[in-house]
Formats: sequence, C-alpha cells, structure tokens
Amino acid sequence: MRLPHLALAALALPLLGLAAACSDDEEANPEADQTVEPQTVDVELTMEDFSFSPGSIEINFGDELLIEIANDGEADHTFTVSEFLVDETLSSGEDRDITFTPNEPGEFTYFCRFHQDEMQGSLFVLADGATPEADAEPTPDSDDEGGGAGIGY
Ligand SMILES: [Cu+2]
Repeated sequence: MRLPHLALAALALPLLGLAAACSDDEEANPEADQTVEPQTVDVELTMEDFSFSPGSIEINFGDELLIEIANDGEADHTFTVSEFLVDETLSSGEDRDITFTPNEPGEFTYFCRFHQDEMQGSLFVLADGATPEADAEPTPDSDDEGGGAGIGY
C-alpha cells in the first residue's frame, strides 16, 4: 500500500510546479508605455536689427511649433530653418504666425538670410527621454519597518 502513494506524490509535484510557472508568465507590464503626448509649443519670436529674441527654442521631438514672429526692426528679416524647409520673409513692422513640426531630433539653426552672420538662434529638438531630469537616481527606501504583520514562526 505504500508504493501507490509515493507514485502519486511523484506525479503531482511536477504538475503543480508547471502550473505555477505558467501563471507567473502572464503578468502584464504597465511601465512599457512611456510615450509623451505631442503638444503644440507656442513661441513668441521677435526680430530686431540685428538679432532674434529669444536666441534659442527648445521642444520635444514630435511637438508642433507655433511661432508668432514679429519684425520690430527697421530692416526686412527672414526666419529660416533649412532642415525643415522654413523660410519666412517679414517686412519691417510685419508679424506672422507659422507652424511646423520638426521631423527629426537634434540641434538646428534658425537664421535670417539677409543678416546671417548676426542673426542666428538654436532650435533644440529633444529626443524621447533626453531631458536632464529623466534619469534621477532612485531613492533608497530607508523607512522599511514592518508594521507588525510578520508571520511569527
Ligand atoms: Cu535680418
């Protein structure tokens, strides 16, 4: 009568182990989806004789840029970004809103074709997760005191 019992136990244990392994693999990964929602970034850009204000623009890759350009100078100026085929000429006193969506990340230059040596600015298109705050160090959990829920064996 002892042999049949042993045989059953030997069969049952591996089966239980298999069942547990299967259910463990079914876990979903809630942290897989970390995409940042694209947004429209609104920038007021002033042309002067002879500079752009601001001198740099920073957006995330995927964002649309809405630039409200105003030429406050005496001369005509252009807002030109070669990589994105942007080239707007504004007469003195003119203002204009333009929109475009940079289709690659990186650092680009916007400039005035008439005064290219003086009138330049930097357009930063940041790739996903490139913001300096993104890789903050994990805080060590110091206050890990069990609240009396331990199993007392
Ligand atoms: Cu100019």
